[in-house]
Amino acid sequence: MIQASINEEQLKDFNRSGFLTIDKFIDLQYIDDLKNRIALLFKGDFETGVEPDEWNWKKDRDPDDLTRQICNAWKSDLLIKQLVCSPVIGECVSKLMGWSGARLIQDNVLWKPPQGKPLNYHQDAAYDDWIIPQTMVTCWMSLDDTNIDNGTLEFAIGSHKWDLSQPSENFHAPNNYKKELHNYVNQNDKTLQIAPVNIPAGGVSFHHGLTWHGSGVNKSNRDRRAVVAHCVPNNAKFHPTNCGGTGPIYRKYKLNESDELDDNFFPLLWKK
Ligand SMILES: O=C(O)CCC(=O)C(=O)O
Repeated sequence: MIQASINEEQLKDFNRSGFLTIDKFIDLQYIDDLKNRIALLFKGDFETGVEPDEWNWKKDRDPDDLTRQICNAWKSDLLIKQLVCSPVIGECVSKLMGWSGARLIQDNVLWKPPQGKPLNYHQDAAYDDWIIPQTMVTCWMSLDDTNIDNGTLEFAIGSHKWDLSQPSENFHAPNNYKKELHNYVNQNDKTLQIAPVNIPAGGVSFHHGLTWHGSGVNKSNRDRRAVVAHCVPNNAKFHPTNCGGTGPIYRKYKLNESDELDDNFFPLLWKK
């Protein structure tokens, strides 16, 4: 389903910029089927009978222009599971982060319809203070040709070298999706350079857990869909007490008397 490996030049690029984009990642024969699965998921049609952990948009309940997000769709749909649990993703992200292996901490399915609203600039690692080490890397796979017109993902170049900030309270549909980024830049005397992701359907971008990123309005008449795998080191553990960010949702998968991230809830993707 995915063919890829990271070469030394790409690793340097990632270390320099805090992200890396590759035009060809998912085999194109799967793209239409993945789009169909996304439509079914948002209708509440779950192949496995298991509801995803988070589901922010339902037809006739929520505004049409909200960017739709489901978290942990892998539990509900087997094709999404095949994609986000791919060992190729695990191997790529481990190489980028210098880890001995990787596990999936959470997936996202994102669907930004025409006129779909922005997602606030943030750092992914800010949401996982409930694990040790508090780090992350994200593999963002686009199912549509994507560019600034249809509200593509954007990165603040080199921001993986900045400190960790608090998670944004206002993730979905903020009035100004760059406000918190600009506040951070001004207060910390940083230089801001933004890079939009321009990739074809089937392409990928990887970003470091500290890299500031967000996305603007979809001004086109085309849908913009992505499937995302957020990964942590294979040997990451539950923090004994912290419960910020997404902790209230995911700490419930902590087993009694153990701080291990159990494979049944946080699948191991790849290990050296
Ligand atoms: O696709 C987007 O607009 C945002 C995605 C995102 O925040 C992420 O993948 O970490």
